[in-house]
Amino acid sequence: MKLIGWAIVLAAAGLTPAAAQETAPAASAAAQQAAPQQSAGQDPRGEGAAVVDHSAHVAPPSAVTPPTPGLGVPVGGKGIQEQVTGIGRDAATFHNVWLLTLCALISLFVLGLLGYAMVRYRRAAHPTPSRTSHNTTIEVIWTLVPVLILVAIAIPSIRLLSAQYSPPKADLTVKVIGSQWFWTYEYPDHGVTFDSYMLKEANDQTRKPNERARTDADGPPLLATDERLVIPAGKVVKFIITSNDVIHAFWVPAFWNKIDANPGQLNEIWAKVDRPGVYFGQCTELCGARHAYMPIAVEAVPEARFAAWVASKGGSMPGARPAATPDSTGASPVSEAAVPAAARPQPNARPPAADPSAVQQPATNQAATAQN
Ligand SMILES: [Cu+2]
Repeated sequence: MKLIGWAIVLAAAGLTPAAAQETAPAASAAAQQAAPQQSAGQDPRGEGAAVVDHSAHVAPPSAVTPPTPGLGVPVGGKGIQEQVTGIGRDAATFHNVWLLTLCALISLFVLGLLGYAMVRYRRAAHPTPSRTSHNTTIEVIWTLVPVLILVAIAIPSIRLLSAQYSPPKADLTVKVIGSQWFWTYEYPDHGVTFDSYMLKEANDQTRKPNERARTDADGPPLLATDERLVIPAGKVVKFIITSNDVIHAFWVPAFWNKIDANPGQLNEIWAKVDRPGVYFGQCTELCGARHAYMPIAVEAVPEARFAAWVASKGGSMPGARPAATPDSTGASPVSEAAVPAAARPQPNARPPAADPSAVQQPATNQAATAQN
């Protein structure tokens, strides 16, 4: 009998790895099937990092603005990142000053009550326990006080939520499209579209020889990207968020904003970034094998630099004459030095407002259309 038992144990031990090996390819095949196929006309680079062709991004930009230490980057897991939007500052104050103080006071009060009860009603001092089971006054107090505390939390909380979802008139619209595993940024009013990929480390085995490696000026490892989402500082930027395949989430901690990028749905957030700087974020929805490798790098720049950047991408500022017109270069607010003539052709340029989905004003956080 013992021998039969051992035989079963050995057989199970021998079979398990084989069984696991058999199921692994099946599982990955299923996962591949589950991942939506890239439709014709979409960027084939979305198929995965292993086949990504970064050759278009090999040349390092002439001048990469390095991030400010301690701003827009993770701060070692302690506290909330310094906020650079009004909503972010209000929310951080609400958390740091109001909620944390309230939590500390409640904890101290409960701890004090426990200590009092343990000392005052210890067996040695109080041999005969009280038989009191109801006290109307105390019951009213311990019901009412928590309700009042919750109301005191709810009022500023709802006010904050309402401000987040009541965007002021936007100065600029950016459409953000998540894909496995990169972000696409479209500026429909400027005729600019590009993809943004994570920069790999110089010693990364999977980095192609002609692929630009991350430098410290680009940002921290796993957060630096080959192309940054550039926005003008001090302007209201509306982000319209959607996805090409699975659910992603757009999150830049220094702006406080976080929202899901759902396929077939347009979500909206907004930010008015006060300080020029570089701010890093990540996809925050488990979206597949390389979920951790689709960072977001936002650079807020003064308006004049934003106009120069738009021109360098082959786009034009709304209201300006199309950049393709020869005499428009003279009328452009961008100086000749800032925009080399070679940068003016517009491979990605489209007429402003070519994408109706991006210029609509969909109700906040609602599915507007299923264009994607
Ligand atoms: Cu993602």
